[in-house]
Amino acid sequence: MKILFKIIRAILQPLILLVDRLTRPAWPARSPQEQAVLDQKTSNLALYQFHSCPFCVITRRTLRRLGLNVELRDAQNDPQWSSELIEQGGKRQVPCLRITKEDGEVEWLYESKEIRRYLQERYGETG
Ligand SMILES: N[C@@H](CCC(=O)N[C@@H](CS)C(=O)NCC(=O)O)C(=O)O
Repeated sequence: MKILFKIIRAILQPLILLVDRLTRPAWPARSPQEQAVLDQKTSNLALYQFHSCPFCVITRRTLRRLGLNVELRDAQNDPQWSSELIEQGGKRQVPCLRITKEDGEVEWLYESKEIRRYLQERYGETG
């Protein structure tokens, strides 16, 4: 059974990445000044993620659709980000958005749906 899951995953992962690449949302049109202001606002965010995790792909698409330059931290291959996620976030699950609040407190937001809601509410045109 385990091997079956491995085979399905090995087929699905490249397919998901391919579909993502072919249907990638457009980056919103903004002036460099507007983008710089937004970059400053999102500099308190970092996304811990795996390259081919479907939940991470969906979350990265949201970042792109909203035009957010959020630092991506590879928690699969980079031991620093992997251990930081487990030790400070509380568990090895991606995607996870690390949010540094204005008072310096750090929040670790798990669940792709919650992360997308957070981003949409703060940075979406209609959010
Ligand atoms: N409900 C979660 C599911 C996330 C999930 O299952 N992530 C997998 C990767 S696709 C994970 O973190 N696995 C931990 C691991 O492989 O160590 C979400 O929507 O974010």
